Amino acid sequence: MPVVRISGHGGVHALAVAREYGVPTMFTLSGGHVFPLYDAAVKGDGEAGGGQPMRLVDVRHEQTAVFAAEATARLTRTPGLAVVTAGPGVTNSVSAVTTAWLNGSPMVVLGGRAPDYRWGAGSLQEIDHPPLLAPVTKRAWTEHETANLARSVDAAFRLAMTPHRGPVFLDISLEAIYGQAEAELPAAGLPAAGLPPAGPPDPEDVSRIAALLRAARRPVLVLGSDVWLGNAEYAARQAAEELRLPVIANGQARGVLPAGHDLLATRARSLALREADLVIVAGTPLDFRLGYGSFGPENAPAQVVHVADAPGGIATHRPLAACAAGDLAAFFTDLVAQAGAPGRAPTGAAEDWLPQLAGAVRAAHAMDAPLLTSDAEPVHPARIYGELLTVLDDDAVVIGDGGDFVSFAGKYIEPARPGGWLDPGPFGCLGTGLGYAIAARLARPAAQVVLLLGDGAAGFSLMDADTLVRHRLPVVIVCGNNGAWGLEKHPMRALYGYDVLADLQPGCRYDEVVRALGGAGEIVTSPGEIAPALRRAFAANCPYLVNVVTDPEIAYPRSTTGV
Ligand SMILES: Cc1ncc(C[n+]2csc(CCOP(=O)(O)OP(=O)(O)O)c2C)c(N)n1
Ligand SMILES: [Mg+2]
Repeated sequence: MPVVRISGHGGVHALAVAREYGVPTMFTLSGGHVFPLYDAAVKGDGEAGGGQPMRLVDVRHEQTAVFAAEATARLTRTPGLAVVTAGPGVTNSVSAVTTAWLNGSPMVVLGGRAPDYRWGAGSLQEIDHPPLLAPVTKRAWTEHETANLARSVDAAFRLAMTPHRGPVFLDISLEAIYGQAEAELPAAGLPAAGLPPAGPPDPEDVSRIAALLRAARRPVLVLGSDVWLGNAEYAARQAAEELRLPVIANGQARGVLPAGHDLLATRARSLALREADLVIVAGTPLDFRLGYGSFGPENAPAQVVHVADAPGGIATHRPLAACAAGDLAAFFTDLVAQAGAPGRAPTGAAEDWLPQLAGAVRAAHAMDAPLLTSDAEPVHPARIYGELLTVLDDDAVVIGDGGDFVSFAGKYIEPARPGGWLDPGPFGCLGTGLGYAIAARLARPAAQVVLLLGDGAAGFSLMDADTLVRHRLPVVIVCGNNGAWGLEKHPMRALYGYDVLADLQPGCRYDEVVRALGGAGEIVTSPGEIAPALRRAFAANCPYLVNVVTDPEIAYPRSTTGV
């Protein structure tokens, strides 16, 4: 491989490497500490192999930049890049970096940093960032030398992409980023199409799981986001189909089996996890979303198998019947090889198990129907989903940012394909919405992008509708406007018999906010107006907020608190 020399300021060095990793876009908010990165993005890095200019998307709050980089990673499975200026630029990004950390999203955050030569004298925004970021990143450190920067940025991307994936933070001192140097591009093995996958899991671990599966009467397979991030969606589907396993899909694995698939048991989730005797969880932690990994009847708890893309991801807080760590696609392929038998369903599953779950799925859908078509006024939030379901394309990207309104979405929207559903994940951070929407429009230029936004959630990022407008990124935003922090209001009432601090302005014109910023929108107060408003929103080809005033008394029927 020819050696490529990089010559120029630190920005040229950093971006030469980012390009090698296939980074399509830099998300940022301006600050003098990081100008050289912009300069390199605008000019390309001619001397280092003729790099092309990189797309720059400038936002209105650093957390939006980091959320956008995270969503880019989750949608494209190439690493995201956010650049934030020193001090408040970095501190403003912490919640979004933490979201990426808990989601295992591969991304690099490059920060500016006050100059080394004055360190301790109190220059503008002088603060040591890595200790703030270390607990929520795979690694956080500082580069002080221009000549080392390419190597450090290479290490950052490589680490971010190595399973278990996650965010990496690197700040660059003012001298290092503005300084000039020559260096070699660390070319060894830089693959535009991603790093080679993790090694396969130990075949003996898979063999133990296959044995458990053969003996199980009521097995369930739970799939999580790493199945998608690890390119294991086809292998997972094949395993479910070959082994006739009912599947519950979470996060970005929703859609691995499309809505209506006979093995998709997500809507029968409580029954499936309550009655199971074996639960195999792959690609997601055994956290509060999965009852911390306790399944099955109380008097006969299910055996639990945890499969993760790296050994550190295997749960330690509960006993496991077996576990396996490694490339998830290899795991599913090996599981079929070891548990399957040509021409017949290989498990010892009870004959009535799948029909029982399919019956529960049918019953759940039948229960939905009256709410999805509800004519109630004020609007029942479910009616919004009844209308959306009729217009969503198979490749739509659906983003949820909010409380109860998004829980309803999780229940009613069953994606047709994996990778297109973006919820905030286990950190549960409000404010992901606009950043995720910006990234989704760029990652999937021809697909519908729908942001489901609580009116409370809107307050965290709606100003970035301005970013959608400036960068000409059409997105349909549906605001479920119940005039309340609904997910707090109803639980507080249940606890104390009253609620406080849970009300927002009733009927607030969030649509006018988007109009004022140069987009479009309208308010909807009756159920019959929802469908025509959605049609206008999808046809508008600009950022469009449909502000649906919903009934504040409707609470999502919640069975867990997350605690
Ligand atoms: C950054 C952040 N602050 C506070 C919370 C706590 N919280 C969770 S849901 C919720 C209410 C969300 O209200 P809204 O977006 O209007 O959705 P609704 O529940 O009303 O449908 C709040 C305040 C949080 N998850 N994240
Ligand atoms: Mg609300």
